[in-house]
Amino acid sequence: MPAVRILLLSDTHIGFDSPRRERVVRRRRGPDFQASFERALEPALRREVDLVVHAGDLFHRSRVCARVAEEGLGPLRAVAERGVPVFLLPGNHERSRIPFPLFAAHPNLHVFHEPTTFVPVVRGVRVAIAGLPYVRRVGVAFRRELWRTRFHESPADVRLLCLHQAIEGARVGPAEFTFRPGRDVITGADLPSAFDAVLVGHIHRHQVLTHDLRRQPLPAPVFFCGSTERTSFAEEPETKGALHIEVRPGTSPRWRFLPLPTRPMRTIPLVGGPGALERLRRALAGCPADAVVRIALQGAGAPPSSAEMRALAPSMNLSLSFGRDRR
Ligand SMILES: [Mn+2]
Repeated sequence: MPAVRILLLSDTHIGFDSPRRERVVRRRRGPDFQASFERALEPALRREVDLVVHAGDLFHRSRVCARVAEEGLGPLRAVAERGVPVFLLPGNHERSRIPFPLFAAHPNLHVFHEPTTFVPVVRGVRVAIAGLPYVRRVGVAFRRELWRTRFHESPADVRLLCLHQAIEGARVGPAEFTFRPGRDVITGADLPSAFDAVLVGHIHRHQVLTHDLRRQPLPAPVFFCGSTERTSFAEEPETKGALHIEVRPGTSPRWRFLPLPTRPMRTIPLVGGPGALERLRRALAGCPADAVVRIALQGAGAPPSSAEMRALAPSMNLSLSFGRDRR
């Protein structure tokens, strides 16, 4: 049997820094998020994969205007229109439901409005794709919600489980925070052995888990593709991208990370008070022209005004953080 080729992306956060009305005219990051999302889908538009899974947080907010809804759902519809089925899971940023569901109306675009299992046949292979929208207190609810997908009822050659949750052993942030079993975390031991691969959003750092924290092997690899753009400075050193996963019935999956070009992030310290603007100008001269910059204010002196700082580097995004570098 041929391998099933899957494009996994998640956490595109469409609508991030994309206000309906601009109170301040400055460079916005919304277009970066849109560009990364659309770039991540290119292998599907070229029909290099058999199906696409978006594992949640398509949108940054649960309430979006029609323009943002179309910016998120339009590109997925375009992939569906090319004949590549798309499976979309609502995340926590969507409050577990996709806004403007009519914008998702396409026979090839499947939304996990509730725990369910879709069984498309691709290249002659029956693929059961079980998924559940983001659930709170998943540490308690997981078994019950998983059962609601009825994943065990459909005969299939390949079985995938799609989630938007934290899973034991996942790591995030500069301090390597590690998710441990608890109220909001799925434990490795709770993952059933029925699946060939577990495809997960929510954790913004790309990683693949094969063992739990007790070093017990997981029944299937757990794939986090990570976000397609950096939503916070906790993601500063991370490479962003999507995952190409191949599952041949009866064998272990193979995968390849598909990196995306994203704008560089920089944190620069700045001592406030007299001369701060000139010190900032010199520091920004050492940053790439399109950098997303966090200015970590130090000492008791005042920072320059926002307008003064923006005028120094109109092609960058600048934000101020107070106190010592918080990391
Ligand atoms: Mn997210």
